[in-house]
Order: sequence, then C-alpha cells, then structure tokens
Amino acid sequence: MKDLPKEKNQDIIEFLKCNGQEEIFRFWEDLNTIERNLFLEQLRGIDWEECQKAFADIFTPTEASEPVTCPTDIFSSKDNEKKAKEYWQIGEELLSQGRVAALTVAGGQGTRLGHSGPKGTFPCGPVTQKTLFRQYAESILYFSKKFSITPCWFVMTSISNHQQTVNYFKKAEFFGLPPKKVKIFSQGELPVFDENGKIFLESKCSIATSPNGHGGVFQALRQSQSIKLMEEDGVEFISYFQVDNPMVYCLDPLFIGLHASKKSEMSSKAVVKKTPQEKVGVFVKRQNRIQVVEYSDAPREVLQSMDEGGQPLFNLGNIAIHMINRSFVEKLSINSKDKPPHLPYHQAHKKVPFLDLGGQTQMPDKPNAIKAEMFVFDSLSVAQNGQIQIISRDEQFAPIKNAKGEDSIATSRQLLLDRGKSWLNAAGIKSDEKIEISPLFAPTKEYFIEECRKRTPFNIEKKTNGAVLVPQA
Ligand code: UD2
Repeated sequence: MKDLPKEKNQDIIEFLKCNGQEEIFRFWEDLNTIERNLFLEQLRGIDWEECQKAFADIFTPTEASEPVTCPTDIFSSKDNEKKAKEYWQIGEELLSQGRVAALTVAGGQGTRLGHSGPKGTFPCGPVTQKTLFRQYAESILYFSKKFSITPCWFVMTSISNHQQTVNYFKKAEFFGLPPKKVKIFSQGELPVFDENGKIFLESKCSIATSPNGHGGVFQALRQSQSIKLMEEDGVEFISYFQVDNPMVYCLDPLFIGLHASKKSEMSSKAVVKKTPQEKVGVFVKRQNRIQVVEYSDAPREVLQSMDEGGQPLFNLGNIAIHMINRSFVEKLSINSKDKPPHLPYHQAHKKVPFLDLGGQTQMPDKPNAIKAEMFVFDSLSVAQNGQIQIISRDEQFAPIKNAKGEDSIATSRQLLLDRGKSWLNAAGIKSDEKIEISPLFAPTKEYFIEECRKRTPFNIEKKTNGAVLVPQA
C-alpha cells in the first residue's frame, strides 16, 4: 500500500483507490446515501497505518536467518524445592499487596469449538457445568478472600463478542467480584484480505474485519486505559492466560515469584510436548533471547531435530501462560519511532464469506482469506531476562479447542476430574467418586493440600453425574 493520506480530509475513497483497493467500491452505485455514509464512516475508522504494516508483513514475510538452539536455563520446582518455596513466598507477598492482576485473552472467534457465544461462556465443569469465566472468577475470589484484597481481572474481547461478554458478566453479577475490579476491554481489528491482497467486502457497504491477534493486547491495554487503571491500583505484574484452559493457575505464587525475583520482563510456562506434531508452539533461543516458533510456522528442522538420546530436541511446548510486567506493556504499546519495532503480523488462512458478482453472500468450502494476527509471544524476543518454568501438563493444561477428539470438552473435563483425584490423594483423602473441586476451596494443588492440612471445612455435594467439593459456607 502507498502512503496514507497526508491531510486529514483527503478523500478516503481516493486513498483506497490509489492503493489498489478500488474493488471495494464496486457496489457504490447501488448504495443509498445512508449506506454510503455508513461505509465511509467504517473506512475512516480503520487504522490504515497499522493496516499498512500488517499488509507488508503478511505479503512479504522475512525469514529469520539466525540459527536456533534449545533454551537451557529452565526452572522446575521438582529440581529445586528450596528455591520453589522462596519464589512461592515472594509471589504470595506480591499478591497480598495487590500488585498482581489476572489477564484473560478472550477475543478469539472460537470457530473450531462451534459454540455460538463467547468462548468464556462455554461450560467446562465436568460435574457443575460451570463456565470457563466462572472457573477463573472463583480462582480470583479465593485470593480475594485469602489476602483480603481483590486482584484486578482484565478480560480482552473483540468487537464481535464484546457486548455479549459484558452482558454475561453483568447477568452473573460479576460472580461476586467487585465490578470495579473487573475490566472488560476490546482489542483492535484489521481488514481481511484475499490471497491477492484485496480487501474483502462483508456486504455491499462494509468491509470484512477481524481481531488483530492476541498480540493486539499491548495496544488494547493502552487504548482502553487499562494500563492507567493498573497503575492507579498499584498493579505491577500481569498474569496472562487464554480463555480456553480451565486448569490454568490464574494466579500462581511460584511463577509470580520466579518472574519477579529474576527481574524478568516477560516469563512463560512450558510443558514437554506429547509429540513433535502437537499443536503448540515451541520455545527456542535465537540471538540469546527466548522465542516461540508457532506450530504452523515451525520449519521441519525444528520439529524433527533429535537430541543424542533420540528425543525431540525442541520439546518445550508453549501453553500461553505468561507473567508480564506492566512497564513492559507500556514499553511495547507506545507508538513512537524510537521504541522497539511493532510485533510482526502473521498470516492466518481462514474461510470468510464473500460477495459474488451479484452481491450475494457465499460461503467458501476452503480457506479463501488471509487475516493478519499478532502473537503475544513474539514480544518475548525483546523482553529482558525472560524465564521459563516447566510444569506438569496434568496439573495445569486442559485446553478446550475442538468439539470432539483431541483437546476437546471431553478430554478437558476428564483431565479436571483426574486432577481432582490426584489432589485428594495428595491430601490423604480417599474417594472413588468423580469429584470436581471448586477453585473457591483451592485453586491450585499446593493450596488444596494447605487447606486440608489446616482442616478448612468443606462439603462434598452429590449430584447426578458426580460430586463437587466446595468450601463450607
Ligand atoms: C495457541 C498458541 C499455541 C499454544 C496453544 C495452547 C497461538 C498463535 N498459538 O494456539 O502456541 O500455546 O494456544 O493452547 O496463540 N485470541 C484473542 N484474540 C485474537 C486471537 C486469539 O484474544 O485475535 C485468544 C483466544 O480467545 C484464545 C487464545 O487467544 O484465548 C488462543 O487462540 P487460538 O485458539 O487461536 O490459538 P491456538 O489454539 O491455535
């Protein structure tokens, strides 16, 4: 695309025509004045400067040429219990001072799952059918009670699910959290392109847009004034996780403590990959900085390299759980020439309905469109002192991605029940029942054992399909 209009009032139609996008006006003659104005209003609202960056990235991608190695300095609490205890205490201290916020990215469209509402409203509880959002809220409520200070919770949505998400939180009365501690904000959108770089029309008088990827969180936190809110609330650290993992430790003292002690700007949790083909990105080291190579972009050498023992060399899977400093978000979200380069845009090939020659909407049978997405983990390469903590997947990773098969609701619910059993065993409680443990009683294994040791009273409520362990009222 050529330069942006120099003057504010330069005609947006001329600008787009000069940039080879004249086809979006092909139904102009059919539109009435109101439709024309609506169309122009949408076009004027697009961040064309950002769009130009995205266009350049996705249509002329540059190959990173430096060789990659496997990250070495990985923290595991199994290997270093003494340090783990130390980090835990530091993390609890920070939580008790209200210096850590939770952040859920929930702007994705969840097409693979086939759920019509926002993904966070999907029922994940194997016995209770509680939703993903409620699961996370209960975890946050646990800390709120424990430390008598409610951690802030930031939830990123996108245009298509923002209002529904807000309505859902309101209807659920914010799950008992103080509404002022919950900030729901929307991420940016960009036009969708066809394979020749032409912008897609959604209707005769609107172009198709889509969320700019979870890497859009940096800009969105700034634009929604969330960073300011964090500052006012004394939040320095952000615990980042995706909307689709009901086993995530939303706030994990150990991980928080590790991140803060090492003065890291951004840290990550990793699991050992099940197979080289598993659909998670892998951690690599390039130019002495940690990076993630996404599964869809990973070169064969990375996926298939073996170590001397015949094991996959790059086997540290990214499960999209990070600690991020507020100051790092500030650094990455400021639009200024002397700041670090923008996060690169990646191509996502998707099926997008299109208008045929007669202006009728058609559904393609194979991917026909390119969406531009930024990935949050690309910021790792500019983060100082990045840390990786390796964790057990059976404890903290049960993603719900698909309606059936791998990473589905069925596998996730089973993992939650298995984890419940292992917590009960670890606390010396014998039970053959299928028990779902409420995060209100304990949101992590360590806290479960601690609550049981303290003899915190609980009830086991029987339901038709199992039982739920909840704190006694
Ligand atoms: C993601 C990671 C993958 C691995 C896996 C673990 C990417 C590109 N890949 O794969 O490496 O960690 O998760 O489960 O992230 N989202 C937004 N806005 C957007 C797009 C996505 O908020 O514009 C959110 C979405 O709501 C979800 C998360 O980001 O919470 C992941 O999105 P996804 O399902 O597209 O990522 P996936 O499963 O391909």
